[in-house]
Amino acid sequence: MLCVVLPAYNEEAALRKLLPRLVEVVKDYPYKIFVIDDGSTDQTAAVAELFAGNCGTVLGHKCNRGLGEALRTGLLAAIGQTQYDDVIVTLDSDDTHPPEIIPAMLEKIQSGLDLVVASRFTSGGQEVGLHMHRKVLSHGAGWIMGTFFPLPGIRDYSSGFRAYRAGFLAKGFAYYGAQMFESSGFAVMVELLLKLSMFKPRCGEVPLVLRYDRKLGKSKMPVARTIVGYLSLIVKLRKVTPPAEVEA
Ligand SMILES: Nc1nc2c(ncn2[C@@H]2O[C@H](COP(=O)(O)OP(=O)(O)O)[C@@H](O)[C@H]2O)c(=O)[nH]1
Ligand SMILES: [Mg+2]
Repeated sequence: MLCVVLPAYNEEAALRKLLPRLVEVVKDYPYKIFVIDDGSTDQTAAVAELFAGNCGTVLGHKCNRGLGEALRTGLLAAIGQTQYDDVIVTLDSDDTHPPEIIPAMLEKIQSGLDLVVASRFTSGGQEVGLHMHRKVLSHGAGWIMGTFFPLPGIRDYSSGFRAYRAGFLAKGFAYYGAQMFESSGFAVMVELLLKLSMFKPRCGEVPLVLRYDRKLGKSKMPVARTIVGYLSLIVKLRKVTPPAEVEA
């Protein structure tokens, strides 16, 4: 079983283009798609209902609660539908993440990895159409997180396009509970990775060509808040001791 989780906030136009491509890629697997419509003011929910197919479910928050809460809703729903060796994939709904690389990510999980990142910084990866300040931010996040929290196999710490072995993700949520996402804003993607890293996952990357030139609307990332979020993660998580079962 493959479960795909798409956090979406006002992504009506992008989902119209992305979902048919995604369904084409996943239709040969037993799959489910969860679109988390987080209080969108456009037709995100209606478009998702229409294009996510029979195996799609739209989960909604009445008001906008942010990326962390949307991910929590989506990932817990996906964990509830999967067994240990199933795969849960997250990707952006803004049509900049090519779903065509999902089979390569699945292959890596099936070969024994727990977590696979679609990475802009591995050989073959690229960022197309991204402003310089955003390139500096994503490279900087990768460099600084890699310095403080080296995770063998990972260079791209902030990519939202990832595949997880479902049982591994479930173990993380069982341990952290409501504390899994304590950051606000987009730092939650890095927080999730760093918290899961305490369980010493087998990690890898596949190349991601980020197609930011396809982005229709504006980025929802609040850059300054994200930088503050990254820095406070470094301060907070350096003091955290790994779960006892890992230390033993
Ligand atoms: N559910 C939910 N999704 C959000 C929220 N903010 C952003 N997103 C989604 O998170 C993903 C990342 O946002 P995006 O604008 O693509 O950021 P960027 O690609 O880093 O510039 C997209 O799929 C957004 O629709 C939010 O408040 N709630
Ligand atoms: Mg995006």
